[in-house]
Amino acid sequence: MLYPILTPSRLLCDLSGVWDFKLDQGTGFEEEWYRAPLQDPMTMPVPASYNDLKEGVSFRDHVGWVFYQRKVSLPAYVKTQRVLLRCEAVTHFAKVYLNGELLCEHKGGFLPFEVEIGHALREGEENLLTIAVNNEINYSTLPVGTSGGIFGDAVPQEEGKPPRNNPNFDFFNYAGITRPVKIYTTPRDYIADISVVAQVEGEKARLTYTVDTVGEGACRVEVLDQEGQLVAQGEGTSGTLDIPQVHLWQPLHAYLYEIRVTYGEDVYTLPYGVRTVEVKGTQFLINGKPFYFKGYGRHEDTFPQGRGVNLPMNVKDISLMKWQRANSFRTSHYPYSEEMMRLCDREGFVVIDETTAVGVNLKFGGGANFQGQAVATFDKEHGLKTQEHHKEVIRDLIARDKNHACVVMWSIANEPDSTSEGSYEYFAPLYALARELDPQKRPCTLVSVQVGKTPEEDCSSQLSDVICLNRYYGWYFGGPDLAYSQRKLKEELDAWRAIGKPVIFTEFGADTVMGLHDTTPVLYTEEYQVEYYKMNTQVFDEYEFVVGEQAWNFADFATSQGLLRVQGNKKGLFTRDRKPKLAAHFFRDRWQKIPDFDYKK
Ligand code: BDP
Repeated sequence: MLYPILTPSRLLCDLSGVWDFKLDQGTGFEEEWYRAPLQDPMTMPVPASYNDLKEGVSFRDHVGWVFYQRKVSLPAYVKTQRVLLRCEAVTHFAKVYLNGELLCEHKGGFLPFEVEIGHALREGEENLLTIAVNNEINYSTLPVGTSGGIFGDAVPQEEGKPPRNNPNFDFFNYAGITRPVKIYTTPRDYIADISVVAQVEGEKARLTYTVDTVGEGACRVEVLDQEGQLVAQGEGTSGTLDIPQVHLWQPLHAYLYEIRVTYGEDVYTLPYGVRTVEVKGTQFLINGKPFYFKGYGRHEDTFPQGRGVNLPMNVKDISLMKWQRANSFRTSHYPYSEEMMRLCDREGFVVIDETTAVGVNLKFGGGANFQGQAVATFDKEHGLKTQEHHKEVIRDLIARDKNHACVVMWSIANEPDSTSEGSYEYFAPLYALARELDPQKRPCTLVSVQVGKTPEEDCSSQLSDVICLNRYYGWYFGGPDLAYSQRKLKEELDAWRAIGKPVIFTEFGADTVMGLHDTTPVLYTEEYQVEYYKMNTQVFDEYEFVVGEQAWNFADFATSQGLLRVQGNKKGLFTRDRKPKLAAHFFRDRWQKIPDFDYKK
């Protein structure tokens, strides 16, 4: 799926702005709110999560539908063109109406969808655009909602009280139109999609491309370097293009070509970085050299827009990560905005790209999930019903992100139940699908939860190309006894050695309240966070097959309320407003001594 851009053949308008907004207490559809201007609307910016933008618990924790509305009109000359409305992300479920007519519905809160609207536009008049948004999560959605929630401490639902959402994950269930809504046009005969795969041999690169088109026209593909010089060109909707002296896209040293496709009247330009990725033995190779991941798990989480796209913060975050000498992050626990992915391509940041599959695990919260019983995650009758939607998400994520140089691996899920009966059967087809759909055949992984099982019992050991471990030795497990925790961590790594695959620690961390200090490093102090990280990283350094460390988390972030959450999760190396804790300096110091390549020989 192509990112919408302005080109000589395509018009683009961004509908960002302050829209009308209303919470639906249950009568919105019956009263057909989408047919006429909302009565007594509130103001609401788009894009943003709505939750923190008005006061009060009932607003922030509203469960169910909300309505967004605005008027749109387009110049008459666009009627010769295809006109599309594109939503980059609506969390979690959307119904889109134009002038009262339902144009489309979409499930899943973190990936784009689009619909043709030309036929429904009223000429010479204003058109009423309504987007109804639902934030309910349950056993069939990704992320997953369960009756107990992750900490298993949800108060039972009382009759007559408003419904509650129980996230089976540890981040606030922000909702709304969180990324831009745009209208764009294409000619009637148009470029629908582009896929490019690079092979590199010595100084030469060969790009194999496919252009999906609709209609009739001649297709030309040109490759321009960063100076705008033509370095290769071809005819036809598929073929190969040779770049005799290639500039590689390297971690932290990005180089982007422009691939300009012309099809009849339509023109589209794709930024493209040439690089290769491969897992060989216990190494992760980028451009043929063993790469070491230094970075974080993150969240798209800022105040007050919640998960709403925040371009200044994206730029600032990359700057802070570079200040720390990091080179990578994981899009925990959902696909990030297209703006962030394009930025990472430009900045040379390496990304592990994760689906929305978080909470696919009924063992959380003590496992008492179904009327107080412990039902197995993949129980055919009462277990989760996410597999079909999980396939859709993988399909849509790869369709969106397949051409990004920054994406070096797909993460199929975060901390799913990968050790229970049925887990292999659940995950094997998902890995197969990702491998089939990705034209670049990148490695696939799932991010494995700490449950004290052996590597052999975790289906990830069979299915993943790289083993990704979330481990909390010295926090949830063994904390505050760091000597004991260290022994346990080593014991576990000794067991993973036999699997013979590279290992990345995709999470490890300790909650730390900025400003809490002590001469004896006790839990929650900045000193303890540093000691915790020292112990863990010292162990990683002893194992040559550990090829990366991504701290949890880059910054403090909002969560549901719970006794272990002090106004959110405080495991950030930075506070939510991006001030460094002591551990941020610890990693800055450590990472400047660790090269991006050839750290472990
Ligand atoms: C892991 C989850 C992550 C949590 C983290 C924590 O993957 O989402 O925020 O633990 O507890 O289990 O801080």
